[in-house]
Amino acid sequence: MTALTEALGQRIHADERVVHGTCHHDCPDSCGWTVTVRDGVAVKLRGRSDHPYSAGELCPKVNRFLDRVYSPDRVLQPLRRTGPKGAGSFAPVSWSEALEEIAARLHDVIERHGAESVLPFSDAGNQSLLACSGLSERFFHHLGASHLVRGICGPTVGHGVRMTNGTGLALDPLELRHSRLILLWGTNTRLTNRHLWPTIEAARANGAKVVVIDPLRTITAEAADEFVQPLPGTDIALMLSMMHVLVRDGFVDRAWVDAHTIGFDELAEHVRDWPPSRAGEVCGLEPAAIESLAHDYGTIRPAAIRTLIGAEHHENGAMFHRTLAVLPALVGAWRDKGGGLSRSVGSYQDAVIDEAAFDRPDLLAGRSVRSINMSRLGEALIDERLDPPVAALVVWNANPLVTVPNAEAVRRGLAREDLFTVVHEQFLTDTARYADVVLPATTQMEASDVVPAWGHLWLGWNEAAIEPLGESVSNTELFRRLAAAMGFDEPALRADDETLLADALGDLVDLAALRATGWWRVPYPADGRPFGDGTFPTASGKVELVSDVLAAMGQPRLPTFVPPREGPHGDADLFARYPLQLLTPKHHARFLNSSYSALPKHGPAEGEPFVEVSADDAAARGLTDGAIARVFNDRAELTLPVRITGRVRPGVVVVPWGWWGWQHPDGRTANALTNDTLTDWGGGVAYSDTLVEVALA
Ligand SMILES: Nc1nc2c(c(=O)[nH]1)N[C@H]1C(S)=C(S)[C@@H](COP(=O)(O)OP(=O)(O)OC[C@H]3O[C@@H](n4cnc5c(=O)[nH]c(N)nc54)[C@H](O)[C@@H]3O)O[C@H]1N2
Ligand SMILES: Nc1nc2c(c(=O)[nH]1)N[C@H]1C(S)=C(S)[C@@H](COP(=O)(O)OP(=O)(O)OC[C@H]3O[C@@H](n4cnc5c(=O)[nH]c(N)nc54)[C@H](O)[C@@H]3O)O[C@H]1N2
Ligand code: SF4
Ligand SMILES: [Mo]
Repeated sequence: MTALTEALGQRIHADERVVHGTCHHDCPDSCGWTVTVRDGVAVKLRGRSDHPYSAGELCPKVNRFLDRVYSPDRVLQPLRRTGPKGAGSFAPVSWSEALEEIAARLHDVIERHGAESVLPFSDAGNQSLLACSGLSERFFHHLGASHLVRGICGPTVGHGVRMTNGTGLALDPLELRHSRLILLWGTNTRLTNRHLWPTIEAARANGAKVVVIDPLRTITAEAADEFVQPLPGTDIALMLSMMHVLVRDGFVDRAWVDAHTIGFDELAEHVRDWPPSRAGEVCGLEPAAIESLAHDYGTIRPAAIRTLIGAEHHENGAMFHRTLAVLPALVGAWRDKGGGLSRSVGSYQDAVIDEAAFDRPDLLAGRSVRSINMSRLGEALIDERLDPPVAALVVWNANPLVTVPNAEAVRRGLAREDLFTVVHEQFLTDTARYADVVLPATTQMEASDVVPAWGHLWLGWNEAAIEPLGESVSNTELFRRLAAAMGFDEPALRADDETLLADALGDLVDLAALRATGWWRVPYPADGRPFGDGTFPTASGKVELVSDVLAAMGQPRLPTFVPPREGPHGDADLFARYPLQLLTPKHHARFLNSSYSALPKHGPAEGEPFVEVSADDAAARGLTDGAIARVFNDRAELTLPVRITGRVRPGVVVVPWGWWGWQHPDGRTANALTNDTLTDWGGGVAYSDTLVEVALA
């Protein structure tokens, strides 16, 4: 022991090492971490202090990630169902027994109904490249299984923005440091994207004004300079009215608009119909608040709009983002450093990743397979007209019974005795409890991988810190084993992790540097302005204020407010029966989607599920704080304690989301109530257009 370590009081252990990694969660921040491993056991986890984005901080979920890794509830060996579906009774079996059963059942299903009767189901439970994309698509392509449309998170935003700008590429959020006006529009930065907040505060210290536009008074709204609270699903009317004011009061940057957009005159005519008085009615806002927001947006530069995912989950979710992308063009915001629209930067990362090298669409061998949207899992499982039926379901990286809307339909489907379900999981989630076979999955501590980020520009390296616990395997190893058990001798299904990464990244990414440093920054325009020269990759080369592409899709060619059917301006009969708009947001600092609520130091620390109601709506229904209420619509009913808060405005109620069935009084979670209508385009889902009624239980 040296004098120095003695002085610091550190003990040097015989077998202690420090391993650097990157968080795998479906979270924009992709933080760098450092694990101390002693005798093969991870004993300490900290944020990696030199990480260029997260700078040493993790979050209240992942600070206790070791509790998750070493939880006594981890699934550490294959399990076979021994009781009724959903009861959660299982007996351990060996990997070879489990694989034998799976192969036999899949072959049988394929023989009887064809390969499309097999449905893969995954999301971004681990968004690392191998874990998310590694071998799974190859396996299901080779099989000829149904294709899962993975649209529950993000694509709608990208497809919306693309209709205006020709691309989903947008402003690096770290450029917000240079902004003087920041509109946080439908994003709860302090909760969902916490490592961006220091950048917002830095801009503020330079005099920036921060405005939050959200139907809920979130913790981000609490910290803003101004808060605008429209009714859910109505923002397009607000945007059109802002445009009305920009045109009316001469705030349009005509030089930029004439040079870099098409369709301005048509748009100007179109938005004449949207004075603040009209939008105020639709959105439930004071016209003066709209005037003031539009004046700020027309006069303060650089002006940045920051959005993430939350606002896409409406029937008009793609149109929301198509319309939002028009605003920066009107004021010429893209010419300023720190101006424009900031969203996911995943597209910059996608540009250096060869997805086809992972997916190998050639393995379909010319077959065309049907597509099933993940958000309609319930329908896919219970629709008797579906030909072929879904007869086998393979789930990994996801907990659909909690996370997919219209969840009771999912439950009815999972309960089908004739459905063969395999779930690869770390825990016995609500979904896993319905499996015929559960297979044990590693955590991020146990498998090396590359982690893409959608909130910053650094790809991260994750070095495995410990050996896989028990008999758990990574997602790529799962598919290697499944392929072997099925008797597939296609070499592409046996590729090792190194080869997969080299094939998908090798051309454009310096893998050695990524591994040595722990991160590698993907290319982004040097002066910080994604469209500094005013050219856009649309057919016209300009920002398309009118869009022929949309017209060809049967959508309005101009930004247009189409009220959601399940909302106050939609189906009047439905609204008469269920007059409250339900939001089911991410709300808890210790939850990451449904991933932590069942852990003893995460779930209980967040209390219990509840329904949040405004004082007006509570009074009208005789509800008092703490009373037990029924929250219901045609899909389901939940029994929950009432919280009367100032976070929601009259007409809106909230059931926070992320809890598991057994944590809800009646076993049903927030998504039992939610709408599974797909978004206008982009393949997303409108779970935030859900109408309910609340009554004393
Ligand atoms: N702590 C924590 N962090 C997370 C997650 C988590 O579960 N917990 N999940 C991660 C994931 S998967 C994602 S996709 C991101 C999402 O990150 P965000 O998009 O920032 O978060 P959301 O809570 O989905 O939605 C943001 C806000 O949109 C608002 N919203 C809903 N409808 C409307 C509308 O019509 N108009 C407007 N203006 N706003 C609307 C909601 O009230 C919510 O406050 O967060 C990630 N980070
Ligand atoms: N009502 C409502 N519904 C929503 C949302 C909402 O805000 N409200 N948010 C939506 C959004 S934005 C998203 S992204 C989805 C999230 O939906 P999901 O991705 O289904 O959400 P998670 O709860 O994170 O489930 C991921 C699961 O993957 C498992 N897992 C983690 N790592 C690995 C691994 O390496 N291998 C395997 N095999 N499994 C692993 C975890 O244990 C966890 O159970 O939910 C959507 N649904
Ligand atoms: S969940 Fe998000 S904020 Fe938390 S450590 Fe992971 S990447 Fe960072
Ligand atoms: Mo998400």
